Amino acid sequence: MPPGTDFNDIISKFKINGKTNSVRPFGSGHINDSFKVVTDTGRNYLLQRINHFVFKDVHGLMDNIANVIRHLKDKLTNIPGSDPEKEVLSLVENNNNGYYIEDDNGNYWRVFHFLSNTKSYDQVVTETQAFEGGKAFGRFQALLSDMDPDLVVDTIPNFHNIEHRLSNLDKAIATDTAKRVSLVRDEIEFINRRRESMSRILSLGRAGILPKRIIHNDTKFNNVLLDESDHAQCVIDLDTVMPGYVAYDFGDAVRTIINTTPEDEPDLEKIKLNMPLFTAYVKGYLSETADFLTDPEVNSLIDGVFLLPFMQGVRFLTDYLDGDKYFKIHSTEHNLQRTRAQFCLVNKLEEAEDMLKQIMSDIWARYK
Ligand code: GN1
Ligand code: MG
Repeated sequence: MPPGTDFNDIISKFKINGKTNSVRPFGSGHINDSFKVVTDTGRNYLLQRINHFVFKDVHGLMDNIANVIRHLKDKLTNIPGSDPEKEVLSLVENNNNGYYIEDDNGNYWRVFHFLSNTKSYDQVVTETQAFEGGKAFGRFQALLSDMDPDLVVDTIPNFHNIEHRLSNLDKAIATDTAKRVSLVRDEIEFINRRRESMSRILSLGRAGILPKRIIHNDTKFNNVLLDESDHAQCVIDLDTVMPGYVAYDFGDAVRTIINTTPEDEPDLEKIKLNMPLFTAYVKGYLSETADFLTDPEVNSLIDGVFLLPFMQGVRFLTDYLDGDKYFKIHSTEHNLQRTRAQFCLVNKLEEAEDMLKQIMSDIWARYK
């Protein structure tokens, strides 16, 4: 946190009820800084410093989020039994009716209502949780399927474009800013062997076979809040909601759900696939999306399962070579450790390709 941050001053610029009792770091995100603000009224808040090195167009970002929230709440208002206040994030206005402020140090801040009695898990434990995660992200895509794409700008252009990510990696290798290229020859070799196979989704999209839809783009399992009985309640982290292919969200969710270890597991021996959790996720996801997904989209989902951990590894490696400028790290070699864990996961997934496809086609067959 920048030294000298005056939290009381920042908080006073938003329409917050009550007196602040405490402000404490919250969550495990790699990009923004999040704080839980506890007040004396029992209403709590999530204060976030937006990383504007990553999100260069803060205004566009906050417009997107406000538009997405509005769309989701409008849709839920018309669905009996839904509770838009609990199932969708709510922004707190600043004193000028905007949704963010810039402080004297050039930092950008925003505030959400804190959703009480909810939990998020970095690691999935039960099939119920995986099923609920699938439902939540599937429903999220379904609810946004009729949103006007003009209301959403690209907050990070080419975010899940693997060609763009590989070209950034190539630049990082050529520049070798942190003098680390010689340490990662095996990882570069691993990537080079897969450059072509990993561009399938992009090619199918360009050929008009896969439609672009508004998707979440950061479907780590910890971006679903579950209620006290582990039912999905609310999808959070709306920073990267923008057009993309549904397989990106599917693959990114499976990346965190099927893996028996955290995404940065240092002991590669421990990285295994949990097939029952994958099966449960597919069931939950298709239960909400089967109505609108096309056959080519369903066929592309398993490609997303290979692509997303691969792309994540490429991104971690690029940042390692650039000298760790993008992702927050907790040790010097953290980005390399993350890269290796992701590539180990890709290997395991490739070995299990037939099984993954079989599970998917068995479940999809029930909807045809
Ligand atoms: C970042 O900050 P967080 O944890 O929500 C990243 C995602 C990565 C993820 C890897 C804007 O998300 O794309 O998948 O780390 N967000 C951005 O854990 O780059
Ligand atoms: Mg995120």
